[in-house]
Amino acid sequence: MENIEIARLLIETADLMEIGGEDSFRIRSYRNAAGAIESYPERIEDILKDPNRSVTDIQGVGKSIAGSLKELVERGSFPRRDEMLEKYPPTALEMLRIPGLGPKGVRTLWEHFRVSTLQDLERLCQEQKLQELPRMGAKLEEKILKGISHYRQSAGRFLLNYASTVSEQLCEYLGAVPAGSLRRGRETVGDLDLLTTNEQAIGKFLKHPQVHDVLGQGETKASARFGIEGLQVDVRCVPEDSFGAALQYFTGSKDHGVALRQRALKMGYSLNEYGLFRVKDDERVAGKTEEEIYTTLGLVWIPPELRENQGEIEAAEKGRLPELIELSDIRGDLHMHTRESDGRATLEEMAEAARALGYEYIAITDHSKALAMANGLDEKRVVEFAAQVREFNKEDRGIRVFSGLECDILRDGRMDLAEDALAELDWVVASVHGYMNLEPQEMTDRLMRAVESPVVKVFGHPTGRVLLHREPYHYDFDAVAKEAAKRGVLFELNASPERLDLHATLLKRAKALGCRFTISTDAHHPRHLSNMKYGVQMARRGWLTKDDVLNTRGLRAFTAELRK
Ligand code: DGT
Ligand code: CA
Ligand code: CA
Ligand code: ZN
Repeated sequence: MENIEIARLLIETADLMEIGGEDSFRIRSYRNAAGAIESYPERIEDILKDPNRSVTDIQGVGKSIAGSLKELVERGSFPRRDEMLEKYPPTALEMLRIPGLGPKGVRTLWEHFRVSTLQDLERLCQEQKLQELPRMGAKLEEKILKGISHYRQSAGRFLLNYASTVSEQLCEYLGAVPAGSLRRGRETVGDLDLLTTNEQAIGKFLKHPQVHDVLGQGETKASARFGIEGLQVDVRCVPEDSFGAALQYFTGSKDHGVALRQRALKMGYSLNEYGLFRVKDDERVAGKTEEEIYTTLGLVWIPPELRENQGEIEAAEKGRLPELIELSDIRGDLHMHTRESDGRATLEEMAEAARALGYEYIAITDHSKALAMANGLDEKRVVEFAAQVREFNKEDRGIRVFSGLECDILRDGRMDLAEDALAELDWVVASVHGYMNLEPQEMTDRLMRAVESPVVKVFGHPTGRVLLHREPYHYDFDAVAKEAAKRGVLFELNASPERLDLHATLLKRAKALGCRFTISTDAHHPRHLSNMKYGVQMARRGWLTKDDVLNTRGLRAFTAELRK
């Protein structure tokens, strides 16, 4: 049995224990062990067979789980798992993925109706059977139905940060580079497309300990799945002379590729993954690099993030491509949380981590009191916090901290806290965290009112989407964007990989309506600060330049903007 399979069975057991409402400490120990085993460089089965070795030497694998591994490898299960499977069918695990249904909800539904598949769950909601249970109602049924349809649409896609991590790891191991939607910086990725000129790479790929379920293999190409999550990876080995053509072809998008090939044909060329060929004598005129292909076609090289056939070819022809923002342009991060609300670190720790990234300033923006579960700040704590930040800045820390807040926009559009308290702060992000299912008109009115508040500097995660999980809320985006532009309220591009909100289409639209932006990570832990790169990539997909983004300004210019 491969490590990946062992890890998968352990995770399944942990999920079932979660449905069973078991001790969270024990559940975590199963997940930790699974993670450790998945990425362990040697086969667990071999270690188990060796009398001189013990699997407890693997960090993350505790004694009790170690004791089950031998049996798990031999017969595919162990007592704990058998016990859980007697109570709950494994198909119930899929229900855990539906928003609105936690492990407890899944357990209740199983106990009352014996539902264990998404199909059954869907029928139950359509027949309005959930309402028979306490604390479940029509609202939840509606939410679950939406969740199921969303889940089906997005099933099989992966968040950009996960796909990027896998891609980096494999690219280094193989000597390859990424193409496909990952290179274009799409917010979710269907599969990885890796290219290499290294002839050994295909064999090496298939031998990687986390590669399994080979879907196809040949001399120059292999497809298989990676890791517990089963992300599909396509690896292609191409000759050096065609490398640029292959990179161009497999980076896509499909629509960009089609448009480019049509352009080539009009100019008397044919373009494919092997090169750019003159039609009249079949002579290859370009192919080694992407640049020479674009140049021969009378274009400047087009950054991958723009390749969606959304006007980039015309702009490249006229030399009017925007000079896209880069990660190194970012000078500060203006949305993050600390232990004051639901973050994991202190103000000092966040500031130090940001300083280490080379930033000149940050704003700490904890939640406001409407988010009681997150221990949001009330007026009194806000005033104290502002004083604490002033104190912090008295010493030279190599970074300036601005006092901020992520203030809830209440149902009627008012701010969660009184304006005089908010006025004590340097920086107010206004966000929606509740009542997300209002009718579009009511939501528009609500957001218009929020944008009109004189204390609000920026509108946080403006569509509310959570990728693979929650749809954006509905409102008249153009109306709100116009008002925001008029009043100088900025739009946030939330760089958290679960959100990436605003996304490309709306960034472009808001920019056309005169809006400006911030890119911030919404970090709840120092390590989340490095998610900035995903935000910048999304900004590039939205054709944004350095000028469009406020936190590219140096400290002095940023402070001047705050005073405006
Ligand atoms: P994904 O994987 O769904 O996130 O999106 P992509 O863009 O990575 O799509 P994928 O993996 O199917 O293919 C990678 C690239 O290869 C795609 O962006 C363009 C090119 N390609 C694939 N299939 C076709 C096709 O049928 N026609 C054309 N023109 N190009 C294709
Ligand atoms: Ca792909
Ligand atoms: Ca592919
Ligand atoms: Zn938020």
